[in-house]
Amino acid sequence: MNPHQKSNILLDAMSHPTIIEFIEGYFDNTVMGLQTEFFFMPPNTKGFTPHQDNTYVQADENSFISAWIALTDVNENNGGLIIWPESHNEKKLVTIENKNIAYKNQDPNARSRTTNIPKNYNAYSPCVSEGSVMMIDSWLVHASNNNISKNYRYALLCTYIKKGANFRSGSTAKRKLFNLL
Ligand SMILES: O=C(O)CCC(=O)C(=O)O
Repeated sequence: MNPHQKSNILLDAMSHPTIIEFIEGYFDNTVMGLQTEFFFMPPNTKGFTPHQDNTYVQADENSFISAWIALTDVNENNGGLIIWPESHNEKKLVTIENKNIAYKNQDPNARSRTTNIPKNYNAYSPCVSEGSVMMIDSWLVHASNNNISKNYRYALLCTYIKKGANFRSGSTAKRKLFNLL
C-alpha cells in the first residue's frame, strides 16, 4: 500500500529519532525509507508463513531492516508475530512453494512460499503491546499467527535501506527510495 505516500502522520512516525538513531547505528551509515505496509488483519485471517524479508527485497548485505509496529496489543491468538531468534545468522535459507494458498484479506505473497528452518532454532511468539516496535533483521525468519480472536489486528510495517544500497523494487510492492523527515 505504501501509505506513507498519502500520510504525513505515518511518515513522521517512521522518521522517529529513536528508530532512526538505532538503524543508523546498525548500518553505520545514513538510512532512507523504502516501503510501508498497513496490515489490518480481520478475525479469521491466516498469518504469514515463515519467511525472510530479504528473499523478496534482495538488498545488499547489512543494508535493509524493518520496523514492525504493533497498533493493537498482539499475542499468539490475534495474529502476533512468530520469530526464530538468531536465525538471521544463517543468511539466505531455502524456500519452498506453499501449495495450500487458499486465504483472503492477506498480502498476495503472505503464504505463497515457506522457509526451511534448521531444527536448532525454536519458534518464539512474543506478546507486544500497542505502540511497541520490533526491529526485524533482513534475514530473521518470522511468520505471524492466525488471528483467531474476534477483533482486527492492526500493524504498520516500515522498511528502511542503507543509502546507496541495491534492492529489488518488486512487481507488487513497488519499492521506491524516499527521504525520511
Ligand atoms: O504482520 C504480519 O502479519 C506479518 C508481516 C510480515 O511478516 C512482513 O511483512 O514481513
